[in-house]
Amino acid sequence: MTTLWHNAKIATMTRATAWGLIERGAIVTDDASIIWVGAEAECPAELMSHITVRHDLERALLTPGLIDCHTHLVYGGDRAKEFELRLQGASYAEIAHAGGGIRSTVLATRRADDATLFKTGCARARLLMAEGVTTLEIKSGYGLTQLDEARMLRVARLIGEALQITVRTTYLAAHALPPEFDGRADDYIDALNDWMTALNAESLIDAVDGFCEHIGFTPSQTRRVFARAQHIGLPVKLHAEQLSDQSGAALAAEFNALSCDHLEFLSAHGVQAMQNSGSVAVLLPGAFYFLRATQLPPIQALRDAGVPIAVATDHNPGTSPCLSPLLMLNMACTLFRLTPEEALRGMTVNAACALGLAATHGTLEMGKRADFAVWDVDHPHELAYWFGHNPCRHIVTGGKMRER
Ligand code: DI6
Ligand code: FE
Repeated sequence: MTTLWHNAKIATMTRATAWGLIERGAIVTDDASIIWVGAEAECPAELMSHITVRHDLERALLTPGLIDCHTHLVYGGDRAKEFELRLQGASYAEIAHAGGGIRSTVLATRRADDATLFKTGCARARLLMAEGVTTLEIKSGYGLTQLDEARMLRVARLIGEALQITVRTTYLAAHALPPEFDGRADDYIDALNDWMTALNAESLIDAVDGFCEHIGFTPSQTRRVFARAQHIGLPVKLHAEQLSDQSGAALAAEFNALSCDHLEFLSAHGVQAMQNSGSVAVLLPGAFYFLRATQLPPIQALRDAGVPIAVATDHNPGTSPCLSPLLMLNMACTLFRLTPEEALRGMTVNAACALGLAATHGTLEMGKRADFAVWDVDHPHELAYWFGHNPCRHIVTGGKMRER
């Protein structure tokens, strides 16, 4: 089915001009693919003669569908009590050491049945979609047994199928040490590496992640996880330098990581390693804000080095219970001083790179997937400007208009 989407302002997010902006633009899709994008007046007559469906977008703004490239969307329970403890002065690390934090969500996730994980995960994904998201990464990491990690990854795949969005799954068993392995972190790495091989054989894993931190795993343990991932052909990414400098980004860069995420404590050496490996820097203003962090990621150094910058919600119950990608665009500007265009590139083209989807997602170009968001604004910089207001009219995934 050949479809025309016209009478729109289009922010293609290609590099040609600022925002890749086309003032009076049109897009032609053939089923799930974009087959033409340009000024409406220049659409070839031959192509127009094949159009079977037309959508008049009434001067709306069209952007690529937003890509939330870092989420922990599937889990049981919540951590609102822990939020109160932190407000009374307890730190995230203290709560983790006392057995709370990630471990408490692990217990709640193990207790939740598949139907509950699916239902709550879908509800959260729908809220992201309501603000323009058409592609989503979902990490495991709250199961921490082979069975429970598998359940999380299967639920993540099912969410993608049920909601007709692109979901990329990331295996994050190296998130925290489960109680069964207390005092035996290296044995746990052996175990999770074997689960990785088994779950990969079931095609449940698109990438492998870890939490390299004083309250997580050491660089040498992380290295062993990455070595297994590399051995079985899976790309890696890393929660790096969130609370301290562990040289995690440099380690991840050795394995040509798709991305290094958080990066508040990233050193100049880490920036250089990322520049050399081409890894994307994924900034997570929600976690920065919610933890009331003060150490800013080295934004200007990343810019100067030409490291692509992405922005994501980091949705998780502990450090970023955020379901608003638009608020993250705003906070990327107010807290991290990105420009509105950098922020939107961070949730489109650069987020696609962070997921290994650059060839198919993230810009509005011929040959790419027909995933876009339709907005009631005059100019794309407004997407990072308003907060607490959602101008998303609807999304289109795989060439199909989705009702809200
Ligand atoms: N860093 C984070 O911000 C999340 N995971 C991680 O490694 C937090 C996860 C949680 O607190 O439940
Ligand atoms: Fe995270």
